[in-house]
Amino acid sequence: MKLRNAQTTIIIVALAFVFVQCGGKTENTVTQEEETVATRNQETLVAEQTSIDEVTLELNAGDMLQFDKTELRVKEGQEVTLTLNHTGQMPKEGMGHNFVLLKPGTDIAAFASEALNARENEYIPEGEEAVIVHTKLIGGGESDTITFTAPPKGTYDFICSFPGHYALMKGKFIVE
Ligand SMILES: [Cu+2]
Repeated sequence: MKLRNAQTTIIIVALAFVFVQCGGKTENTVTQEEETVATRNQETLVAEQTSIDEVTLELNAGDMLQFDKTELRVKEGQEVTLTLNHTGQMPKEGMGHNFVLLKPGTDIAAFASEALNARENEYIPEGEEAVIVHTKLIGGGESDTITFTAPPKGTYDFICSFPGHYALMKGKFIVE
């Protein structure tokens, strides 16, 4: 009888030990999972906030009269960092490129002919209200980066205002 009692006690203690161990482990695992989920949520939130507030755009043009993109999309109020790369080899005097963002409703042909006479100002007509932002005029191998706040929702035109380029070097800048 005594022996049986002792055995029962051992079994109960052993079971209790196993139970405690399992319980402990489960609790630990849950806590770790919760922490991982919380960390992930935080990371996602940071990533989303970054993508909402900022956007980076890259536009390339070589020795041909062509931008590699004819459509750029951003969101209203975003901080836009735009880099224009001249991937060609010709100097800016002969094959200069720039990025000029124009206000909606701008008569592009009229603007371009005005730009034609603004050689000393890198083909940006001075005091021109149609220009929202623009990069420098660059030649082969050069780049220029500008940062600006995306204007209100709408569709805007962008062009290269170097003489004779706007007819082919143009695109839509869409703010959603
Ligand atoms: Cu150009």
